[in-house]
Amino acid sequence: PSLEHPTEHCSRKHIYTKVNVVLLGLAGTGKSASGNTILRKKHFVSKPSSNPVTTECQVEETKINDLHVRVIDTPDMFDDDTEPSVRDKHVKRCKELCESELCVFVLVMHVSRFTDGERDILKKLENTFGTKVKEQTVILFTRGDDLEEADMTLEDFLRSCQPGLKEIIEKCNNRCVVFENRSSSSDQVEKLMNTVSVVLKKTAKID
Ligand SMILES: Nc1nc2c(ncn2[C@@H]2O[C@H](COP(=O)(O)OP(=O)(O)OP(=O)(O)O)[C@@H](O)[C@H]2O)c(=O)[nH]1
Ligand SMILES: [Mg+2]
Repeated sequence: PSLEHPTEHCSRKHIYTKVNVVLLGLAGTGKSASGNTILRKKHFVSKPSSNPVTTECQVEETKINDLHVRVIDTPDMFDDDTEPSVRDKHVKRCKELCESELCVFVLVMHVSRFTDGERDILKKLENTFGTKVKEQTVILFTRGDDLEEADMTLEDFLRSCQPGLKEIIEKCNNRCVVFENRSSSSDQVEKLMNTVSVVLKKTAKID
């Protein structure tokens, strides 16, 4: 369902609701690849690497349906090995890039691994972006192709996932989507944007 908003009637004048979609998560989970899938263009550098690839926050914009979407790619800001001063710099930049518009946080994770670093990630998100962050978070699982290969649906995966992960998902009100970043299917982006709309309607009281 499309997002209805007071500015929607102005869409002829090209005034769209602006939303920041902030990609967060550990290094290598596929934040940049997911950003590129949303943007339908390879704007962010994404590649296999044992070192973090993205080292600065970066914003790229697109229009999806009635939304002006600002996709914000970030480095892994929650690694315990990151110097606090470096982390603070990234967090500050990330917040600057969000301007004062609506924000939806997309927590990117693999379907293939749930790591210790992810166990307390919501707590870290809360410490960074405020206690209400859970209400604005969508969990995005990458490597949907791995699921497909194993003949599993997202529901199968969720049913059998670890208690720690289940807890995170429940705290985010079961808002999860799966991406297969090797495919350019717009279906997956549409599902994400539907979930983003749900968050916007709830947090911004847009209806
Ligand atoms: N098969 C498969 N590979 C993926 C998928 N998503 C991402 N990858 C791969 O995973 C690797 C890491 O992806 P990135 O997008 O660079 O991950 P990142 O989270 O941005 O990593 P950092 O910038 O280092 O924090 C790349 O080689 C991607 O091609 C997916 O859905 N399926
Ligand atoms: Mg990256």
